[in-house]
Amino acid sequence: MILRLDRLLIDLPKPNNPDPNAAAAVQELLGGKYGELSTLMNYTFQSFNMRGRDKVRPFYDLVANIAAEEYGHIELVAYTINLILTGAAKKDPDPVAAPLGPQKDARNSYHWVAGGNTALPMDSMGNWWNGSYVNDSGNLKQNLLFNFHLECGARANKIRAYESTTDPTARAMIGYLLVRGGVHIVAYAKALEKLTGVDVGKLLPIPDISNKKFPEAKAHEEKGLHTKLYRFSVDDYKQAGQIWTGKHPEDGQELSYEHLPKDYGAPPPNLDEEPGLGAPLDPDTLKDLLKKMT
Ligand code: MN3
Repeated sequence: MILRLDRLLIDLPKPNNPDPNAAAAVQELLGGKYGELSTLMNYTFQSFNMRGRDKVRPFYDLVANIAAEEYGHIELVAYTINLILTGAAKKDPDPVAAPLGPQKDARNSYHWVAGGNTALPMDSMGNWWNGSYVNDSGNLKQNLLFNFHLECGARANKIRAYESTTDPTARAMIGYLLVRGGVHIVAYAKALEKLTGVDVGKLLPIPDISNKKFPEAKAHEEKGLHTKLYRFSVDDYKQAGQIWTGKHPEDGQELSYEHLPKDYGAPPPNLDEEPGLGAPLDPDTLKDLLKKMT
């Protein structure tokens, strides 16, 4: 089971301007085939379903533990989308004033038609995320190979999303996730190496662009974030540390298996209301409620 904290892995900067089309692009990193929902659900199902796990406990601990971290990643991408969409509609509860007019030409109309100008489980083209993106073959070797491929694909999508926008919120999120996704690529490579003896590390990194080229990722690597695998649990999943050993393949720094990120990240952003969308309530109901509750 998951123990939930009302925290975000990093503090996200507030964007300078709303940018609905950047938010549409960032959706790929949430609900695309290689998005965070896919990594979350792949590792979640693979861990639920792993047979004979006592015989391969370090591998079970690794997959289950990374699954828990991915929950924090979907949160981070979702909040990025929410922040970038904040202010895209006019702050006007009067429907005659067409408060949603500024968004009618934005690429993703689901953001305001289906939601409160907020994240949705879909990709950058508006296709809903679906369970066929989950690959649990039942075979550990095949799953680890798939996970390695999935993390490499996720990395390529993040780099392209970064290259498509200068939005500081999107870039801060992508910089952090490039580093954490990089940890997961190395972790699955090490798992395959331990299982088969093959030097998977020779394939790294894909695509061949170092995290150090991205200022928002470089800042985290300077603090050693790329060398730490976190244990997202009170007292379980300890044996993943048997896989996360040795040195980082890129810069030779010593790897460490640590209990949760320092200071548990940051509080999630408190998002502004959207009166034109009745979010969280229409302004009159909200006023009445506040009166009753104070
Ligand atoms: Mn991730």
